[in-house]
Amino acid sequence: MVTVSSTKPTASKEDSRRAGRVLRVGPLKPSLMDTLNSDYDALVLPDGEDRDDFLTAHGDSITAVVTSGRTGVDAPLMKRLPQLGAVVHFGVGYDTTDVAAADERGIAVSNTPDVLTDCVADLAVGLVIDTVRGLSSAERFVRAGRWPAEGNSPLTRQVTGKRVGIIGLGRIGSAIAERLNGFRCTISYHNRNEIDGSPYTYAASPQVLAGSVDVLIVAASGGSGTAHLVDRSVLEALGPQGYLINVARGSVVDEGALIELLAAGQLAGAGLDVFAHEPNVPDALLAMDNVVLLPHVGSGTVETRAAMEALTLENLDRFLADGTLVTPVTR
Ligand code: 8YV
Repeated sequence: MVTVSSTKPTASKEDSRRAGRVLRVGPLKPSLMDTLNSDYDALVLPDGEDRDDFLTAHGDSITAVVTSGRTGVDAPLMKRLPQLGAVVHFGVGYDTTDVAAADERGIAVSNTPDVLTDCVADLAVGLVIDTVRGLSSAERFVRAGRWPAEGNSPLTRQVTGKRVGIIGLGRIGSAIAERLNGFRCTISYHNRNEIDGSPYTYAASPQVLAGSVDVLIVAASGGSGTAHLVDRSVLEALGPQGYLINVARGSVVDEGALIELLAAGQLAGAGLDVFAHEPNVPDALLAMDNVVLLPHVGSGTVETRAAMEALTLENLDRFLADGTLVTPVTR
């Protein structure tokens, strides 16, 4: 027997997705913001007092958000967007988005993996060389006119053959290891789980890893699961001859402990592309000559940012077309 529903058909999820609006949350690459405006007629989430009125007026119509790891979408914002189906991130990191809340609400989340791996790994190796060989410091020495006045700048350390530990041997961590093989470095790593068949030595904890290397590189994802994974005890294990390099997220390292140990000579130096409270860099770090400080530029090349932009739009287009994502991090 065929039963015919007597209820009036409701608009399908597909219809509402297509009819819905795209919302930009936070600043993005200027050309991406332009495209979202011109080709998608995207709304822009205002900051401050206007936000509540904006969400009351438009919250119901939003089906997709485009954002970055810098801003993200938290659970309270998701609540104000009841039709939201996807959070599309520009960038590989999405630690500012509440993925558990998104899962609960059936909201899919995407990022832009792979396309930035090479540039971030290149930058990490650049930071290792700069920090260990003191390139930035030596350059400051020349510019300050100290060479003729003082003679040679101080000796530094050799990079080739160093023992390097990588926290987070994922795509980026592996690409860093691959590059450092060329410098005949001995590579070991710490991950939540040992990687079957990895050519590198596994350390069961960040402390054990730090205690066995000259250079510790942080390449793990950010978020609550890795907050202060590199704490004071890890930095103490790295020791006065050890260098810390961070290209991941500032949240992974206890920045206060890092500063104290550097100031006390309990670490040899640090190379940092990320900080706890970007774009603010603590004055104590600015005053140190044995640290290299970069303004979160790991993926910041013309080529890579263009590839990230293209993949962000591919994810958005795919979601608007069929409700799926090209590079989902969930579902
Ligand atoms: C970007 C990054 O600078 O991809 C990431 O997670 O940290 C960087 O590549 C950032 O996402 C752009 O906002």
